[in-house]
This record gives sequence, structure tokens and C-alpha cells, in this order.
Amino acid sequence: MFGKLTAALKEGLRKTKEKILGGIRAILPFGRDLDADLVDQLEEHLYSADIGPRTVGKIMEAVRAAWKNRTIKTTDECFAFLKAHVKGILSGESTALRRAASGPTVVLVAGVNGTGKTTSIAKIANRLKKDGPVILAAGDTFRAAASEQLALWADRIGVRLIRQDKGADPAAVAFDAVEAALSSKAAWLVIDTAGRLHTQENLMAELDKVKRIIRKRIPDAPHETLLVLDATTGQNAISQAVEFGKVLDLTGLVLTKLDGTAKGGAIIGIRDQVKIPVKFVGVGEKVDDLETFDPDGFVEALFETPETKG
Ligand SMILES: Nc1nc2c(ncn2[C@@H]2O[C@H](COP(=O)(O)OP(=O)(O)O)[C@@H](O)[C@H]2O)c(=O)[nH]1
Ligand SMILES: [Mg+2]
Repeated sequence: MFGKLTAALKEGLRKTKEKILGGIRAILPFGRDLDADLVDQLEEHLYSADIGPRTVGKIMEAVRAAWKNRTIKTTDECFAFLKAHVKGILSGESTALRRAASGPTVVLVAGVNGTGKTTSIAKIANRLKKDGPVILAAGDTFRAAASEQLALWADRIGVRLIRQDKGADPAAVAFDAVEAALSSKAAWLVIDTAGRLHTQENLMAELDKVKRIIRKRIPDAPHETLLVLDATTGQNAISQAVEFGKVLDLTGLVLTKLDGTAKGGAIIGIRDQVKIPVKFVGVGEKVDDLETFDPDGFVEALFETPETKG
């Protein structure tokens, strides 16, 4: 039943697991009757686990209701209930990338500075290239270093890059990239963008312009609009998902830096509060450190204790 997750992701989850599961197991030891005090302790623990207060509130409401109507009477039943509930939150929509019916599939990547957009684009492109020619567009024209960084990655993974000089209009870069993708019959076009906050109206308008330009040539693009979130920012990542979700038609999330953080519980709050699937998780800085998100495997890994190992 278990073992779907790669060693890298399991290792990446270690600290999150110590924090979340360690506490849960201390509060819900095997083979005890559940009581009000334990339920309160569980609630307190979950509030400290970066899941976000709103989501914890909902989880605890369900736990208390199940306890009240005697669906769960023991610590083991409570543990199993919690696990199933979290699984219910995380699973749902497909984590596969949407594809264009014909022609290039356009993937637009947005997020706050430093979350890992450019790195994730390189990682994603490196996977996609097995599936057909990939073109990258250096739409972060704010800083010269940004397109330099993408150029290095493009070179390393062997995909074509469309770029212009620093300060160029990102929509112009997108225009060039779409033309290149169409004329060279690329399978994928992945567009990097400058880091922004949902409150930066000029930058949000810039993103709109990029979309309009793309749609002139590929009307149903972008097929994917991915928001990159940094797991180490915990509840901040949850609010970014909520706020960006209000202004962009997001189709997927990429949760980076899951390696080495204890704040991975944020993924539960994110999935609960925005109904957008996490499509990829980043587990390191290298090009292979990206995993397709597997909700079931994730929950199994998070809740796996030596005693439940099967
Ligand atoms: N540990 C770790 N570092 C990452 C991951 N993804 C990105 N980074 C690092 O985060 C930093 C910012 O990444 P970058 O792609 O430049 O972010 P951007 O500003 O959103 O484009 C870089 O040092 C990356 O190597 C990840 O999954 N794990
Ligand atoms: Mg970048």
C-alpha cells in the first residue's frame, strides 16, 4: 500500500513529518479512549503545524462531530479519521498538465520573487522535453540576471530560449516566443515571468497583456497557469495562493523547497482554501529535484508510523 513516493520526497518530508505526525502520535497514542482533553490538545497541535487556522478549524469541526456521534471513540479511530480527512482535502483534480488539443501547449508561470519560478521552469522543461520540443521564454525582463539564469538552464538542459534585452516588454518576449513555438512546431512553450505580488497592479496588468498577446495566435492559451509557492514560507504561501487565485485563472500550483522545511503542512491549507491542484513539488535545487505531486502517497508518507507500515 505504501512506497509510491520517491526517496527524495520522503527525505524532503522528514521535518514536516516529525513536526506534524510526531505531535499527533504523542497526543493520540495507540489504543486509548478519546477524551475532550485529547481533542483539545490535538487542535492546539494542528494550529502550530502551518496548516492554517481556517483549515484547522474545519478539520477540528469534523473531528468533534465524529466524536460526538461516536463514529470515533478511540485514539486510533481518531488518527485514522484525521488521515482520511487530510487525504480528502489533498486529493481531487488531476495533477497532470493540461494539453493543447493541437499545436504548442503554453504554460505560464507566476509567483512572488524567490519562490523558485525559474528553477521550477527548468525542472519542468527538462521533463517535458522527453515529450516533444520545448521552448522557454524569458519573460522576467526586470533584472538582467533573471534571463541570464534561464539562459544557463536552457543551455544545460538543451532547450531553446527566447529572450530580449533587459527592460524589454515581457509581452514582446511572449510574442516572439509564440511565433517561434508555432513556426518550429514546438510541443511546449513555458513562459517565465517577473516576480510579483497580487497587489502590484502594474505587474498584474503586464501579465494580462502577456496573456492577450499569446491569445492572438493561440486562442485557448495559456493552457496552464502555474503559481509557484515556497513551502518554507508556510502560512504566507497559503495567503499567496488565495490572493493570486482571485486575480489569475490558476490551473495548478508548484510547491517548492519542500526539502528541509518543517512547514510542509502548508500544503493542506493551500489545497483546502484554493481548489487548485498541486501539480509539482520541488525537493531540491537540482534539475531532477521535482516530483509530480501524488496526494495519496503524500498522505501515506506523512501519516506512516512504524506501527502502520504495511
Ligand atoms: N532547496 C530548494 N531550493 C530551491 C527549490 N526551488 C528553487 N530553489 C532555490 O530558490 C532560489 C530562488 O529560485 P528562483 O528559481 O531563482 O526563484 P524565482 O525568483 O521565483 O525565479 C534559488 O536559489 C533556487 O535554487 C527547491 O525545491 N528546493
Ligand atoms: Mg526568476
